[in-house]
Amino acid sequence: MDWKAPPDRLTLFGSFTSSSSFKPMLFLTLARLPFSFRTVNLKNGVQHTDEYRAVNRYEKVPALRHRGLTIVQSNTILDYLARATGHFEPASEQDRWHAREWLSWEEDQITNVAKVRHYSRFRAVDPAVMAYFRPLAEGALSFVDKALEGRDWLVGNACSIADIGCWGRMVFMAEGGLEIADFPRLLAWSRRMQAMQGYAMPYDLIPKKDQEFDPGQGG
Ligand SMILES: N[C@@H](CCC(=O)N[C@@H](CS)C(=O)NCC(=O)O)C(=O)O
Repeated sequence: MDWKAPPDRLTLFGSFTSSSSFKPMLFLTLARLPFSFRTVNLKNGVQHTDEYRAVNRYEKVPALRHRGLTIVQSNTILDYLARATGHFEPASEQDRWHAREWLSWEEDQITNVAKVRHYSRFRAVDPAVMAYFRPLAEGALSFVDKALEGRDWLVGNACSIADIGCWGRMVFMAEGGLEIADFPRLLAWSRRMQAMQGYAMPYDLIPKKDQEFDPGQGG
């Protein structure tokens, strides 16, 4: 594994089936920033190797390396990227806190959507477990749907890390049998995001192999 990259270049470690990896990947792509992608094959257990544990002690994707720093946890990475690059950072201080509040909430609640998808796609669980998590997932989706009443974005008047973080973790909801059409405002919001230049769905966006992204040079 060659995980080296020049220190000034953003280097993202992730996996193509991972909604947590999609979040920073989407940020970087929408912002049209150059970066190196390093794949961590979760199926082969690469996340549990000594080499990767030295990057992310939680043995999960994603992780970001930049300017000698290592940042893990997808929402901390979004926070870092917004501060370091200025992209998707709300204009007012109040809105900047509001965006981070959404990220904290999503880690509590939209995680239930990711769990329902995970148990549907990767690991069969007792139906009672699914019966517990499905209403929590639907409750989280419904909360976002209501929050979008009369507005285009979760915070302020533009797409921010709040939108990227929340949408990014729920993006695979259909794989968990959660119908986006049941949440009309959420559906319209996801379409707004999908209409942004550079947007792609995770299986089209996240490569299965290490890759360099250089949008300025047609990459
Ligand atoms: N709270 C973490 C969750 C990260 C996470 O659960 N990553 C999953 C993929 S979406 C993973 O690496 N799973 C591998 C494993 O558990 O072995 C974040 O937001 O970054």
